[in-house]
Amino acid sequence: MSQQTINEQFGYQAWLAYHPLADEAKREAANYRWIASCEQEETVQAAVSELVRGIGGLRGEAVQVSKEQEPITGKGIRIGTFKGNEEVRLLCGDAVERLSMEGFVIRTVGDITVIGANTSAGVLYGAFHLLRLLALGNAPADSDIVEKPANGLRMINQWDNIDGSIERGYAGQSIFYANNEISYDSERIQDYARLLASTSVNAIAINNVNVHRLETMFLTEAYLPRIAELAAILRRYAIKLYFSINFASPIEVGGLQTADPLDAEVREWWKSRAADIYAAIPDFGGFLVKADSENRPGPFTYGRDHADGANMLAEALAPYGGLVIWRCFVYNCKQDWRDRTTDRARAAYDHFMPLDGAFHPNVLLQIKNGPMDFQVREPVSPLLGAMEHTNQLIEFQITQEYTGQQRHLCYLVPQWRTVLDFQTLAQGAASPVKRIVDGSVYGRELGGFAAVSNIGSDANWTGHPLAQANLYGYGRLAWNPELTAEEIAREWAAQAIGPDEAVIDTVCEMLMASLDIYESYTAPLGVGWMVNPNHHYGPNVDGYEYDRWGTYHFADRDGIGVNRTVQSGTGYAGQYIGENAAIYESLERCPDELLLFFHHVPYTHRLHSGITVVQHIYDTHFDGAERAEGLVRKWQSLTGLVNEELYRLAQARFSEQAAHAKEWRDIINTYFYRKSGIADERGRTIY
Ligand code: GCV
Repeated sequence: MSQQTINEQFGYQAWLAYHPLADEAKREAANYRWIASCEQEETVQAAVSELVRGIGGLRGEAVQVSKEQEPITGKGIRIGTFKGNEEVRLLCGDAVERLSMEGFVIRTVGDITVIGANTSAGVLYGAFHLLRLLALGNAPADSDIVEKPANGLRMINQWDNIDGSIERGYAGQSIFYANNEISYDSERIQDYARLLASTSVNAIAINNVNVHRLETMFLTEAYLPRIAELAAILRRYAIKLYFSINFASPIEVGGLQTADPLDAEVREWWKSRAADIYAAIPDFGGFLVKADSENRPGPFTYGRDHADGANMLAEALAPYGGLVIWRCFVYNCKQDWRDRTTDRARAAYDHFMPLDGAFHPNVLLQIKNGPMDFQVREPVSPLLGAMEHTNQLIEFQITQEYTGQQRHLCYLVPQWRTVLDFQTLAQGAASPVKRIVDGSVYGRELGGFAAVSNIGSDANWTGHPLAQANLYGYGRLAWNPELTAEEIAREWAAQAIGPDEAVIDTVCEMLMASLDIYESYTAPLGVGWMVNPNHHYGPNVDGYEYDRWGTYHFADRDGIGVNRTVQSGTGYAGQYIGENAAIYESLERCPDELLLFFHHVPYTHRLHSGITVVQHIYDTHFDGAERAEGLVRKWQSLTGLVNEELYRLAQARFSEQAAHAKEWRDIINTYFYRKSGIADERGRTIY
């Protein structure tokens, strides 16, 4: 399919569709006739093009772009940076003083709306913000809007491979690579950059953290010119390019005998690579590194630790302002099942906590939101907040590896909000995760969000058309973690699907219910996993590839769950601070939804809800499958009210989800019925 044909498909424009405003008052608010900008800088110009495109779409009439000197009448927009556009600076008044580097001011006085910022990135964010307000019918009143991002780094990780596949990708092939080449359609990359920038994303790592043979060569002349071209497309949208590196590159590419981070020759080698990269890409963001994790090489081979490894790279990048983003997803995947003391949940904390303060200032540790691996329910990683002297990035997974693989509806923003609002107690009650990662609790300059993208070559980007809401929501939360999941869902639905309030209500209701529905029919009470090996789709209680002998749930005839208490279990609960540790340690106080993550209990154990564990499993699985069926009916109620293509695509997914939820229900319920020998007290059929 040509790019042109793809662009015309519904969903390609996603939340930048700019459906014409039907409501008279809303259209009037968007009735700008001109846009004036005097700066040629490319990101300012990108902002102008976005306004032209967006306002043109919303009001159904073209908008004029004007040079500053020309006389202008009627309603219009002045846009620019404070340095480059004196008039904008004056119009923004004292709001100028209050602005951070990426923040912006939108001020409307009479017929003129001004968008001003310190940087062209801020200008771009301001333009997208105004467009969002107009599309939602919340036009700016006569007061200032002053916004700035909560987080400095707002990053996307592509798990794309150079052969065109995407690890854990569920929406087609890579848009960056094909046939072992960097191969892309510039327009498609630009449109991806537009989507990302419109939500606030300012960084992207363009290849899988599992770096294969050819991607190791990204560090060389063979690939750098092509990567520099990609960086140029992204730069226009204020997005910095990073790539993932292989820690063994000095051996694999450099022909050295070792990759020992303390070896002088190795250190020099990385420095010369950095010099080459920055010669090609002067604003290169830095390296993303998965080391000593799931069989990837790392400093352990040489008896060195993670700080040695990260700091060596940091030293090479520091002269250019580059960053090292070092992942904490490190655990022993070959754990011996007879060893009941090793606990994967403990691993990140055990590895990294002792290194607090040992990392260079341009290193950030990227920490998955939970201690395991992006399950539908996990506690928050205790490493978040534990390290006082280390920059931290939280890592989310937008791609739905364990959450339905974009065949099931699973709106993840409510989960992320729960994580971000979790009180770490690092410095008392004012230390939620969102304040740890934005750097404010420990006064750190670097911090933010990273997340694994959910897009691919599918025309609508995400396969399931409603999965777009996750990508959108991620960027919006990275900018402002105070936005509610519901606000974000409404924003997305109104912009992507259209302004019909009844449709928006229904779509939001479905999005908001979806996480709970998915959780109900999959692995119960925080225990996680229970999926088929390797591809991780579909129910299989003992199936997960590292769960031989059921050591991820310990279900036997008497009970289920993992004892992670300090008193008699793996001790994981003790990695939390103060009262959090006490709550998780206690069988009585542990919240129901995490009970099996922290405790091994008999099936007859009564939850706070009053029912037994096994009855809870039966009830939630029957209920979840029924509610999945309900999603099909809800969607059907939108027949004729939404775009046909959207309707058709989503309908097929909802039907699959409903059928699949029944499979989950039956496999899980049967397994526990057989294990426990306890019948469903409500008399339903369990096969
Ligand atoms: C990129 C999980 C996934 C892997 C992924 C890994 C990681 O184990 O299943 O596909 O590898 O996480 O985050 O590094």
